[in-house]
Amino acid sequence: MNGPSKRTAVAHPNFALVKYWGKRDERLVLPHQSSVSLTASPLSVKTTVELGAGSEEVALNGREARGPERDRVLQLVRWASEAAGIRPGSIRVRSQGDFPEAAGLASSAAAFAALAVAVRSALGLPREPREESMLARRGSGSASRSVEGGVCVWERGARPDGRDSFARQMFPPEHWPSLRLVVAVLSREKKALSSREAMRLSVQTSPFYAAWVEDAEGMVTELAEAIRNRDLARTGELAELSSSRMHAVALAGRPPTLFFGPKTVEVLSRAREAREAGLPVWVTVDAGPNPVLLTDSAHQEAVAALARSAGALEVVGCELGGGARLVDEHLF
Ligand code: 2P0
Repeated sequence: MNGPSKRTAVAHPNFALVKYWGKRDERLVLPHQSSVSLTASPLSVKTTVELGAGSEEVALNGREARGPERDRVLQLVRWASEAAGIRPGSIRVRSQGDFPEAAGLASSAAAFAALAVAVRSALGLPREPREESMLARRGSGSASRSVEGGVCVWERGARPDGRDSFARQMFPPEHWPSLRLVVAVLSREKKALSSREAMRLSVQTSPFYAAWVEDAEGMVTELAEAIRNRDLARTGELAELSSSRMHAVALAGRPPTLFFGPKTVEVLSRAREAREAGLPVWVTVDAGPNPVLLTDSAHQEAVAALARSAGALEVVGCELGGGARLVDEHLF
């Protein structure tokens, strides 16, 4: 590199309505099935990368990253540099989110999407969402869906080299301005089992895994139609179904993986009761105990109150957000 090059990007996390669960290629992070997600604003992660820095550093949310976590970050920067034919020199990365990490709130998705956008820019490459999505994917699968914003679909692709496995925008954020995601933080503890390990267990040991793949792929088209029509009931029903089926697959593994805590179950049952009483609310849960409740702007307060009454420590109301973007304010 000719002197240091520093860039910063900001990205929102995303929450999948048709979940991604399981890889057909672990090294390239290629999924067995396609998935669909909503980009959640205002939650965001900012990542600054400097190439050719005086010293090496990987700091995530104020602490120095170690082991596999550090390697994943450095490896992504090296892949991007190699593809661009540039020696990156010493690599410095800092990433800072405004929400709890590793609690099933998709912090790695936003962080790796921001990193992919920042590092390509630091290498002098133009913005190319498809390339950024594929690069982000190698850091963390779900990160592929945080590059473009709005409603995104990550196509599983078929090529062994992964060049057809990237996320693209299905609908911009303006498509459905009244849609709300109410994130209920039930626990801020780091989860015991990473998504990566849990997925591997499901693929290798869950007898329901093959059925999951086939079913999820079919659900993508159905969900796209529901979102196109801004049909909240249909969208919510499909989201809850995909989430339930993902957790059923994980629970059927050996050993079983259970992400729900008692308060997660409380939220699920209260949401069902409220829905039967006329409140439009559906629940999706990622690889952790914290649920995300789907509703519309008119019912956001009632849904937030429901989450609090079930024991939420914090409730964050989100709407559809835009894609990852470069900013001028660096973290160092
Ligand atoms: C998703 N999750 O579609 C699913 C649903 C969690 C449950 O993608 O191994 O951090 O880095 O590709 O993307 C979380 O897993 O996993 C995830 P890796 P990632 O959002």
